[in-house]
Amino acid sequence: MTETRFARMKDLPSIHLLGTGTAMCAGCGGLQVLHEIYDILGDKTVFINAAGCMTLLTIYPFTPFRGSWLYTAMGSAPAGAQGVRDALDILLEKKRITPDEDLTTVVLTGDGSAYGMGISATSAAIDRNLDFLYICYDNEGYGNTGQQFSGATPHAALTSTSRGPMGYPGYKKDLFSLWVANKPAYVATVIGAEPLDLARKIEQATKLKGPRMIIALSPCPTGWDFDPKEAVAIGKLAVKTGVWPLKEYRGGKVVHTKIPQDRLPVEEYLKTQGRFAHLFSPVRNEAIINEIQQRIDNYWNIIDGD
Ligand SMILES: Cc1ncc(C[n+]2csc(CCOP(=O)(O)OP(=O)(O)O)c2C)c(N)n1
Ligand code: SF4
Ligand SMILES: [Mg+2]
Repeated sequence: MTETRFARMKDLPSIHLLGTGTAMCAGCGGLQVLHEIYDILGDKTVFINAAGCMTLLTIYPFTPFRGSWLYTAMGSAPAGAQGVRDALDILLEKKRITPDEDLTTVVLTGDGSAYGMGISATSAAIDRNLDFLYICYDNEGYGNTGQQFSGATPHAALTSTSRGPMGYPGYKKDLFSLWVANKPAYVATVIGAEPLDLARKIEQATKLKGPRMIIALSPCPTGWDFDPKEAVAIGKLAVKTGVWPLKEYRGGKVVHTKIPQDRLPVEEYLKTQGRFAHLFSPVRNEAIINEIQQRIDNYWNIIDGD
């Protein structure tokens, strides 16, 4: 199944057919999470968006957004947000807009930007204490261009640029800790499949000022190779197996907002996705499955010991 999917990806004539084209893929976890977040943020939001799948949402007249949108290069969305915030502040100061007309400045990027190309601009924006909310929809690869690996790709996953028998040899970067190290106003992980946890965190983030980050694991049927109707179930499994810890950082403290009791074995999650199928067939790769499980256990053993 996996080989077929990635073979198909390679043979397709246009990258636009892979990720989004003129419409998003059915079951897109990134779209789900953005929908949930936008419901809370509302129209008075200006998105500063680096190239990725969600950029396709801006195609006029089909865009679902009623507010403003600025497109940037992959590495520079937080720099774009500085310009937008400054412009709004000047308009406010000159009384050309009222405080009621002010907009929430929201950077929206995929993991390719958030975990990699955009880190320099992000670091500079945090250093300047820019008042912005950064939303990263994390589909664990460069989805829009055919799921090449990114700094968010998990160990052993097949991607279109990690096609060997072991999959991706690297390890997913810890973006949450990277942000925490910069001491911003707020950082949280969320997932669309846990909407109440998500809603509380977005509401929390909107009450604060300064640099704030939401990292949303976003199951991606096209890049992860699963049936779109399984997207929510896979999101729930990511939490129940402990693969995706739900947590937040605020006032100098990290708090886990949902500690999975009786964690399910990680293979329950891995087996749902074609990108991990080589770990189970034609022969089971016990060493890699154990290693992945061990890393998750180590993480939660430290948390449980707190
Ligand atoms: C500097 C640069 N390199 C490559 C590209 C081509 N490109 C457009 S979207 C994209 C993938 C972005 O990945 P991610 O940020 O994870 O968003 P996703 O596509 O997964 O939504 C790439 C590589 C680009 N726009 N700019
Ligand atoms: S490639 Fe993945 S993230 Fe991009 S639109 Fe399709 S399902 Fe969503
Ligand atoms: Mg991505």
